[in-house]
Amino acid sequence: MAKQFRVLGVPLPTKQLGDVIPVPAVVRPVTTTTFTIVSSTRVSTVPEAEAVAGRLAAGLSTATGLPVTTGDGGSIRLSLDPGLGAEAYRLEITAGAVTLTGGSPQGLFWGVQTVLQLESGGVLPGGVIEDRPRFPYRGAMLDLARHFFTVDEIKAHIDQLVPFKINHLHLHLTDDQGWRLEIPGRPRLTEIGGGPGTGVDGAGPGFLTTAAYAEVVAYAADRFVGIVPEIDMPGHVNAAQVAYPELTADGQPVAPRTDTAVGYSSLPAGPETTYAFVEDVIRTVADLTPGPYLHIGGDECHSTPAADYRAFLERVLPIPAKYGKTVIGWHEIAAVDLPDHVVVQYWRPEADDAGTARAAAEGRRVIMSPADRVYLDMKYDADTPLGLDWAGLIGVERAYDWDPADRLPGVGEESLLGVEAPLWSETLRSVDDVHRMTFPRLPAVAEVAWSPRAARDWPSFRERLAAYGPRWDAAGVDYYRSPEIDWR
Ligand code: TNX
Repeated sequence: MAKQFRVLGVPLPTKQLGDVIPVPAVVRPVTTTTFTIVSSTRVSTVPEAEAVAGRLAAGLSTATGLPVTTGDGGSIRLSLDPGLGAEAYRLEITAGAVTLTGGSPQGLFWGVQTVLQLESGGVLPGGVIEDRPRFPYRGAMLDLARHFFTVDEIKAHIDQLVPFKINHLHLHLTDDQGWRLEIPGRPRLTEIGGGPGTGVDGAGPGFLTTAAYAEVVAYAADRFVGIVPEIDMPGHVNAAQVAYPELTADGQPVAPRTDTAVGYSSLPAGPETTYAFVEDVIRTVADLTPGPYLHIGGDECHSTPAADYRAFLERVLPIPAKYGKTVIGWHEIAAVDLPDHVVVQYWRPEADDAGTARAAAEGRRVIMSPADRVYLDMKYDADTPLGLDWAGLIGVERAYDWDPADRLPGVGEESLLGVEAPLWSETLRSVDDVHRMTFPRLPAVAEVAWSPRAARDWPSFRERLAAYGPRWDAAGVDYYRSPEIDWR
């Protein structure tokens, strides 16, 4: 039990009502009030939110060591009010009750994350929080192609993303060094592309069967996280071409590659075999994925002639819509005429991009992932053993202190679908490596994506982040103890 301080007989919580990452939109503390969890505390709920209530009860039990359960007549009450907006919630904490109202079960679930962050020593600080996200898309990306991560490792990663209200996990499933998702009609993709010796330096073999992928999708969905699968094309396809030489320009076999060069491989834009392959893969991935998005890559096609790149994308961009999916592509795709509804993901460090600006002007939405701010594979500082530095060094303040609506000329607030922090895995070998590069920068990006711009403040974030350290310690999460933060 944490130490309790008392002033004039009132127990002071170790947390203030605003001590949450990402910081909520509206915080109205009542500093004279706290709610104390006791052994008879129960969580009551409406039937639609039973699973969410169960998670809150389990989370509070684990945190306090008290047997918090769900049940009628509880002093913690969950309900729904669709008028709030799907991802919004309202939390009221008085001495006698905690009332959490969500716009949907998802909004309630984000409210649960707030309650779990606020709990300290069995005490919740009094007052009212009214919260909703700035952007609907708040993403993290994990590269399974350069190094494969198992179902359990992906689940462990999702567990650590959820407290920060991240609602999309983009999986980069294919690249030159490996192919990580089983496509039943094309078994060699994973037999060879996921087999021994694949990944950077041959150190990251493995693949997800369709059943394993479904397990990841279901686990994420239970936590209101959508999986965004990426099949990178027409470049980054050496692993596919090793497995099926018919996918090369001359039909000749190519050698497997485990180095980190980019831009040398390309599906040929002329042959029908290319499009039969692409359609097969997209149909399969769409069938396996309940969420709305399918990412088709499109980046770094340095060996694809511009006319071929255009011809390829003109054929391929309409395919996902046939299977009910909205296309996301890296912003290079904005060099061609895009169908409606295609989402452009900006990733370069440069200060402007004509294609992305044009796509935004034409009403398409943009996901911001500028490499010099949110690439979690960049080193924190010159001494960071893992990671790359081509987009610069990215400390915690650098990941925090920018705004997505100011990042690219012509791409303002209304054009943004959201923000995503990619983690490329060329230098990573374990889930500890993943966590060390992700934390504590991902919470900074999550706050950029969720919180109102006016509510963000580096000194406050730094304090709140320091207070989070003990939670990662307790959970065994290998985060980087950045010297920018006064860790507890
Ligand atoms: C660029 S970002 C890439 C990846 C690399 C990454 C390394 C993007 C769309 N392409 O292929 O893994 O840099 O930081």
